[in-house]
Formats: sequence, structure tokens, C-alpha cells
Amino acid sequence: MRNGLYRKAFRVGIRVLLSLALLYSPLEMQALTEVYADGITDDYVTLYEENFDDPDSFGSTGGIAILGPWLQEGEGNSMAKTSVSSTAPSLPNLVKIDGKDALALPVNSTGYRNLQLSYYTRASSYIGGSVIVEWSSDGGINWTTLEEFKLPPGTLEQKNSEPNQLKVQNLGSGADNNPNVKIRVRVGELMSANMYIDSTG
Ligand SMILES: [Ca+2]
Ligand SMILES: [Ca+2]
Repeated sequence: MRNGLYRKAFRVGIRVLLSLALLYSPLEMQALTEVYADGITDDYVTLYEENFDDPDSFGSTGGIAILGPWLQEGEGNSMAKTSVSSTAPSLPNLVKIDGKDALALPVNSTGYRNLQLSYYTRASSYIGGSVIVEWSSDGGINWTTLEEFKLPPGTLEQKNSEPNQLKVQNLGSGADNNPNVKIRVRVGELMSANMYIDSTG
């Protein structure tokens, strides 16, 4: 496919508001060729964003399982759920990743390239464990790690913590113009900590 059919880029914020019109219609895709021809090549298009804060979907007291379009793929019904903090990057909720949680987001990037994922991480009461952020170009058969989020090991007497940290990750070219992209946040090493993700705003 000619490059002219692509938009320059698309950002997936984990502030992903479900309102996010995930895909552009084929009709709009046609028009993208014109946009390219007009030389508008530096704009970023946010296709999806979520802040996990809509009270109707996520409540405001914590413990609410994250639902579609996210997929809960954790073993043994392990679910990524909301957690409340007055210092969350976007209030009131962050998403706690623990147990065997694996929270995935399918993305159709047809017509787009240079995908970028942004999100915040946070850890507290940290002794050990990790959260892996990864993406797949084939719907979840194979995964590429973007980040393994972990801290220097702590002890019962001295637990570590790390405040909100913004992460911006560029996916590889295999994520370009691909209806089967998947992004996932999951527990890597066994968790002995409180580890969270949230939106960028
Ligand atoms: Ca969990
Ligand atoms: Ca939030």
C-alpha cells in the first residue's frame, strides 16, 4: 500500500477515553490520500484514549473491573481493577495490576502508522514483581515488550515506591496499517507490591 494512504501517526493514550472513535470509516480513509497530498504530515491523531475515571463505568471507590473494549486476559479470573488515589494522574482512579492480571486492548490501525502508546506508571509498597507493557501485531499470538516496569528490590523493613511516571512508547512498523494490533499490560514477575497504570491526562 502506498504511504500516501497513511496518516502520519496515531497515539493510543491510556487515558483512552472509550469515546474514542477507534476507527475511521473507509470513506474517510479515502480522503486521507488527499490529506497526505496536501502535505499535512506532522499531525498526530488520537484514535483512542481512556482515563478510567468515568463514574458510570469505573465508579469512584475502587475495585471495579475494567471492561470493554479492554479485555481481561488474566488467568484464573484475575482482573485488573480500579483503585482510587487523590494523586492519580487523572482523578480519581488508577488501574491496579496484580495477581495474574493481563489487561489487553485490541486496536485496528488500518490507515495509520507510527503508533505511539502513552501512559503513567506508579508503584508503592514495593518488594518485588513487575508489570510488562507489550504489543502484538497478530492479535496476541506473538508479543513484543515495550517495558518491564519494576523497581530495585525492597524488603519488608524498607519497601520502595515510585511516583507517577509518564511513559511514551513507539510501536514498531509491524503495528502500521494493521487491523490486528493488540496492546497489553500484565503482571510479569510475581507481585509483592502495589503497581498501577493510568492515563496521560
Ligand atoms: Ca487484579
Ligand atoms: Ca485516572
